[in-house]
Amino acid sequence: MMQRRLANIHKLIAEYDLDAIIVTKPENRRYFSGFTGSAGLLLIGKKTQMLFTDFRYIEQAKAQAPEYKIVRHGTAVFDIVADTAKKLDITRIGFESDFVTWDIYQMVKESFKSVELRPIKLDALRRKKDKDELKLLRKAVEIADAAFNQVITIIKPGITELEIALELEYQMRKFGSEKPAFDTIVASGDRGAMPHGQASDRVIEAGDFITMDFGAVYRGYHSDITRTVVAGKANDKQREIYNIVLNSQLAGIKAVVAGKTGKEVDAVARRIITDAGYGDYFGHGLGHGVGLYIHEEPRLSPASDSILSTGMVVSVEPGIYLPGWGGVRIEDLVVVSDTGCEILTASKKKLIELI
Ligand SMILES: [Mn+2]
Repeated sequence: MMQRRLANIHKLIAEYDLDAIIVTKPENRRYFSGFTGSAGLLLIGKKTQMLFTDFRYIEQAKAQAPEYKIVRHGTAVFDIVADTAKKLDITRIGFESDFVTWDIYQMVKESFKSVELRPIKLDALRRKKDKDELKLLRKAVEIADAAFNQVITIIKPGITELEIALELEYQMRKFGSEKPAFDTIVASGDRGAMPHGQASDRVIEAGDFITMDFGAVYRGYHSDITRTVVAGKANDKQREIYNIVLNSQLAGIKAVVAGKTGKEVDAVARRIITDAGYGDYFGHGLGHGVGLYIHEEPRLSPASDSILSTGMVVSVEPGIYLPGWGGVRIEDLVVVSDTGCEILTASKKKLIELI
């Protein structure tokens, strides 16, 4: 697996006419080496695969990144990398322009005096998930599903959003999650109108809609799920809004197939909400890629020209948010295929009334 990933890096090196690239983004460092430490950089050239890290991580790096020569550095990491590059006759180096800060760039320029630095981006190489990644993503999704099954047994009027978030995070940890994939969203009652309403001390009242958006992390891979449930019996308006969002979500999933663009899929789901008269209340994109990052390419949105292809994993998550009333969002993760997509999320989407 690592060989195939590295082959893609070498293709990029040739394409950009570089001698080597330096990988500093932690997720890319992990993807292209296996090394999960918090500090280190990869120098990948035509005949070079080196991992520079500090004293704390030498043993870990040796164990996790057998394809790499491990080099220990002190304080001036870029000086050592520059010396190495000089010895290897490396004169053109690619840098991750979407990660390196201005300050680091100044440091790098100082160290690499006779080297030409060129901006590159590596995230696109991680869009299509390989078999190993899909296994980990499936597990992350399973953990979140299991936590959802547990949390609906404790939701009742009188508990707070924070208590619901705590239960979700506790259950995910129990089922094997490393940490929450992002700050858990629990938005109840009128707070449901905030698409990203983080859990607050608001007390759940009978009849409230509760939107929960959360995810697990398993060996670096994220999951992302949203469900909206009622603490009691749903009223007509709640049923109406819920069904529009559900129909939009189902249509969005049905539209996902390799070859379509992000905006084409978004349009199918958005149309249903717009036709029902709520287009102004669905103000975000339909979905996003998920992997080592919780939000990554490709996007499903009105602006996305990304073309879906087999093996990409994306969320499908339409919503309606009505200020002063509340909101509904429903989100699954799916794997794109040539014939459509496979839904990873198993939690039921029929409206759950917790009576
Ligand atoms: Mn999401």
